[in-house]
Amino acid sequence: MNEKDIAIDIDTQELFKKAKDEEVETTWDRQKLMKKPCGFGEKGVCCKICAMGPCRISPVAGRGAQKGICGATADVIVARNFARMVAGGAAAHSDHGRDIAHTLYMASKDGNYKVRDEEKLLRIAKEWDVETEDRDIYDIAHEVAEISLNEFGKPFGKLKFLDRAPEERNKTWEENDIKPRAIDREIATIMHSTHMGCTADAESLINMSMRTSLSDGWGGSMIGTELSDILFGTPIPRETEANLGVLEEGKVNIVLHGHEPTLSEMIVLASEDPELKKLAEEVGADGINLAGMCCTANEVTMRHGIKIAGNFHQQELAVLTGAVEAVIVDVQCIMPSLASLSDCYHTKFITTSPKARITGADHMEFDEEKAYESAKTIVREAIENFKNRENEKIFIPKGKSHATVGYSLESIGDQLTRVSNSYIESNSKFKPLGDCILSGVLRGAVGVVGCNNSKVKHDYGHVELMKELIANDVIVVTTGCAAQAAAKAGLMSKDAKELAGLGLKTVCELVDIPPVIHMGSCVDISRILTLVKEVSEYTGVDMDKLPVTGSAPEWMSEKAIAIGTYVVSSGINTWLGVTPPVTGGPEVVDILTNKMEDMVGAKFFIEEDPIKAAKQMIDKIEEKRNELGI
Ligand code: MSK
Repeated sequence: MNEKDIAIDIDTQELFKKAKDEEVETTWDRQKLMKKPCGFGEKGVCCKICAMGPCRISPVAGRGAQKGICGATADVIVARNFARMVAGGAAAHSDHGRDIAHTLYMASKDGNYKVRDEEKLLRIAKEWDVETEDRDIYDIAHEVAEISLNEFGKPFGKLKFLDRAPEERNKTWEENDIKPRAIDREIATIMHSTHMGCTADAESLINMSMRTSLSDGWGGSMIGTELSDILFGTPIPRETEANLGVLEEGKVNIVLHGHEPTLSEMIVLASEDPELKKLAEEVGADGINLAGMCCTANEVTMRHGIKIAGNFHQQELAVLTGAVEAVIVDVQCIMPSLASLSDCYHTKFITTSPKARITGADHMEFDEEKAYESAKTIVREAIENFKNRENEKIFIPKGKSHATVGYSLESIGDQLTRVSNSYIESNSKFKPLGDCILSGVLRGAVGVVGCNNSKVKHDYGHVELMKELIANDVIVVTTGCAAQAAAKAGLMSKDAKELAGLGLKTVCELVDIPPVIHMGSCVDISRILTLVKEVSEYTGVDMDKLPVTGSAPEWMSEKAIAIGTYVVSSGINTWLGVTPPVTGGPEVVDILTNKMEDMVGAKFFIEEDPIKAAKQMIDKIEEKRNELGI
């Protein structure tokens, strides 16, 4: 495998080559060893739900097993597997949201965690009928946290944030019986219904998947985003840099990797502690350099401007630089290979969450009750490791790009109102955006999100897709590892407007934004949902009528399947660049790529070629524009 075959950026290529020279294994080597994927697994027709099997359905009609031992058809097996992926993804994101709610519940005036955005807290309190008059802000915070926690397991009613969605959307959900009740309940219901001997009907299983995914998008993830903003501040535009070139040879380099800001926010604070700065000097370093990886990178860059070391497929490469004292992780998207890889260098691989312990890692459990002290202990461990560097192994690539990040819904609204006060009479800060879409200055908008996947050349899917869209006056909003791909490729720099079509370029100049807008981490796709809902309300049409689409060109995790399903269920057509394991079930394929449109006004599209996908999205956007008569 040649380094040019695996990635589009030079930093990644150079470190891949270093791995080869040093005979160190990376994800690309393991993928090669895996050879061709299992055909049954790839098509989703392998069933391990009971112990009579594993059963697998022959792809050739009339030859081999056409049903599982219990009689489950290929479609039932595929749909059950799909539903369990949605449940897994929703559980991960929503449990993140739950942890943030617990953190808000423990916030206090004198504690480690404080309320940083009182305005947002009061707004949500009002939305949820929480009394705010003459009350201490922390009493209000605790009540909002408690209500959030009840959203996970309340016995009656529907999720509160569903009321944010347009009325028409709520009606569609009601008609299809996919309005989620409580978050944990929906996940448990899928696990129950996919147990041996329960639901054996593909359409019901996809229906349940839609309801569960919505409990993530308009539930757990939305709680995660909103409560994180209350605790750590609502993001505003900031300048940053991205790619492995942000590591600094003379400094103690600490890579923060994972998802939940509860840990990373404390590490940021601890790294500024005078005692630890002095310790860094004493060990001979020029200071402490924090850099983010995956979604933690998004969280800390949009609130502090901390630089982005890379996305999912670069986590091993950070260690390979030989210049990282510690990779500190919490939950999700952490390659277990970091444990053995770190043994080849001086890097300490530090796990902190009881939910993600990894054999071979140094486990230093993060104690939220003593968060600051706990974070200091972890940072101290990294600093003391500086002396163990092996200088002959150090190589930091030079590549890094400038990016403007941190566009929360609120900051997009503020940015838009800077150029036009016409919003006052309409009472919508999103009127300028809606007007640009209605007039055709912007043809539409696409959310590009998701991971890296070794089936796709690293970042190629994200970057090519985004370039093609912006060149055609389609504004791109992005989160997760897709956002980091954009940042590294320079598409989040304001200079990238030169790559945009004339309409988008003019908007970028007037509003002072890049053509690709950073909206945060994976849970922050809830920000994208709310943005689409705002434009929907301003234009007076439901979300499925708008010229907007979603896309995950390099997705790999169950979370991405949950996200794709709630985005489609919210009325937004979604393109997947990696084929999900459903092709063994023709009825399931038909529901996902066809019938869902009749139910919720949107469906999935599968297209592995990002340029073709962009063209299909642009055609769909134009079709929506024609239907709206704009
Ligand atoms: S981190 S879920 S690899 S986007 Fe959110 Fe990146 Fe995908 Fe993890």
